[in-house]
Parts: sequence; structure tokens; C-alpha cells
Amino acid sequence: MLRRLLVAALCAVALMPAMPLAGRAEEPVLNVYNWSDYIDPAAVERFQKETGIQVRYDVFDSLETLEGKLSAGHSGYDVIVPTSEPTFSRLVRAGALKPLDRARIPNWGNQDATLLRQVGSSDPGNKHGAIYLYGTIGLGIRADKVRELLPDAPLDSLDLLLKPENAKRLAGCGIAVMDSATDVLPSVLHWLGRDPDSAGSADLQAAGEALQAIRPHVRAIVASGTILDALATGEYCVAMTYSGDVIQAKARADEAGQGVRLGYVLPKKGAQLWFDMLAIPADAPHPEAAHRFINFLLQPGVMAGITNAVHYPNAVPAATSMVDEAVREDPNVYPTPEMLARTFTVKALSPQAERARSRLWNRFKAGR
Ligand code: N2P
Repeated sequence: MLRRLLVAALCAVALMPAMPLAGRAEEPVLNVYNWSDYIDPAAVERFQKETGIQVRYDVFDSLETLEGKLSAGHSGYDVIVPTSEPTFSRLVRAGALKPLDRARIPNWGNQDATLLRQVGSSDPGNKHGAIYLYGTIGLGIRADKVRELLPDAPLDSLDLLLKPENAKRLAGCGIAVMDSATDVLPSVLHWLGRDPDSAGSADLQAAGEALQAIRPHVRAIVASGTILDALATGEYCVAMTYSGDVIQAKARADEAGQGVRLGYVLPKKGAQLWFDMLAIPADAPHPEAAHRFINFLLQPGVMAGITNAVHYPNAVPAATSMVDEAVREDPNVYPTPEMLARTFTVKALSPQAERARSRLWNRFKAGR
């Protein structure tokens, strides 16, 4: 009898949810969900060593994937990295994020006040997110190959991709577009001279027609992480993706020395500028570790290492002098004021508008 009771008690303990009891210290674990190719692995190692917290690190490569994971609820993640618009602002409004406890983030003040004010439009008072990295959306190109096929090609414009006569000539050399309605459609609308936030039927129809017109010439509509890898091995001559991904691919290609020469193009008519935020889901199982991680990342030395590794600028001014000169002075990493003046930002849309956009996107992918 006693034995049976003991077994039952042990089973009950084993079945208890792995949640910390009130007042009991959290288990030393941190579940991170970040973009692929978006951190310096040495930073994660150092955090583990310094804190004894074990980091379980998962990646996504589009906002659609991140939102899908979070909307199912109970993601189990402690730190996520949504883009300020539209995803982060939507999560803030839905109450899906934990307000940050600034007392536990003494490095909060290391962030650039102007940039914080800018992302404050997505999160009044900057209550739910610290700035991780930012960047633009443009083209990765192999200029030498493009010039061979299109000697008069406009190398500084989305015309290269979106004018069907150009796409047709470049098709054999490889055209790719990252698989994200959220991160591609605003640039297409802007190129058409329309409001990048529009989900009006005339605007969406025009964007849909523009995309269908180049569809036969597009080789791949794939995850941004796949584009990075394939760009580096020379599979595409033109690919629409995130700035730092192109610059990382370029660095890999240069190192491989196989004659693949890549460059990033910030579209001259205007490019989308975005900010990625460090945030904690409301139901994060390890909020204490999450705050420690965010505070750790906001150190100038750590941020500089991250920017050096992934070629995206950070929002910690004291990090800049520690960033490698070649990275710091690359205007495709840290855009010049003149380039920033040519950028635009987006806003969150209604769920109905999102659905209309994703229908359009599915038709583009299917080619009909
Ligand atoms: C990293 C992708 C950058 C994030 N591979 C775009 N917001």
C-alpha cells in the first residue's frame, strides 16, 4: 500500500507541468526564436557561459512563419524577434507581449534615442521591445552577369526585376524573390507609384498584374534563408531580399573565391526600411532569462560582434566604433542620410486586407 502511494506520488511529480512554482527560481533555460543567419554564435555561447542559462535556439525566415507559430498560442518561446511593422505592432495591440521590466534591463539606455522614438510609433512608450537590428529590402545582384545580358541595365532600380522585358532577359541567369507577401508587396506597390500600405482592390490588382507579368521568368519564390545560401553559390543573378542577407552572401562568395561577385542594390525610387525588435511573449516560460538575454545583447561589445557577423546595423551607438571598419563604412549596412531619405516604412493592415494580400501572393506563387 505504502509502495503504491509512493509510486503514485512520484508519478504526480513527474507529470507536473514544467512551470516554476511561485517564488521558486526559474529553470535555467531560454527559448529563443530568431531569424536565420541573424546572430553571432559567439554571443550565444558567451551568454550561456556567463549566466549558466542553456539557450535553445530556433529560427524562422519570414514574418508569416513567425506569426503562424505565435498565433497557435503557447509557443514556448521566451524571446522573439518580430519586425516593428506590421508584426510587432500587431502583437503589442493583441496583448501578446509581456511589458518589459526596464529595471531588469540596465543596458536599455544604450539604444539610440531617435531610433527608439521612431519605433515608438509601433509601441507607444517603447514598452514591449528593444531594437535588435534594422535594414532595408532590395536586390542582391551579380552585376557582371547582368551587364552581359543587359548592357544598359538599370543596376540601381527595381526595374531590373519588375520590368518584364528585363526579367525575361535575366531569366536564364536566375531570378528569385523571397517568399513573403508582407515583405515584398509594399516594395512592388511603391515601385508602381502606389501607397505601400494599400490593400485597395485597384492597387492590389495592379501589384498582382505586375507580379504575374514577371512570373514566368522567376526561378524561385523561396524562404529568405534559402535565397541567402543560393546567392552565395551564384545561383541567382537577381534576388529580392533583405540587405544584410545579400551582404552576408557576398562575404561568403568572396571567401569561396569561385568568381561569384555580388552586390546589394537599394532601389533608387525608394526602399522599405524595417526594424526588428527583441520582445517577450506574454506567456513566456522563462521571463527572467529573457530579460537577462535582452540586457546582454544591448551591450556595445556584443552588438558590435553581431553586426560584424551578420552585416545589419544595430541601434547601440557605442557599438559603432567596435564594428569592423569595412562593415561600418559600407553604406549598404549603415545607410547614409541620403539613402535613408529614400526609404519608406509600412504599417499594419486589417486582417481582411492581409487575407487579400495573401490570396494575391498565392496566385503569384502558383503562376495563375
Ligand atoms: C535575417 C533576415 C533579416 C530580417 N536573415 C528581416 N527583418
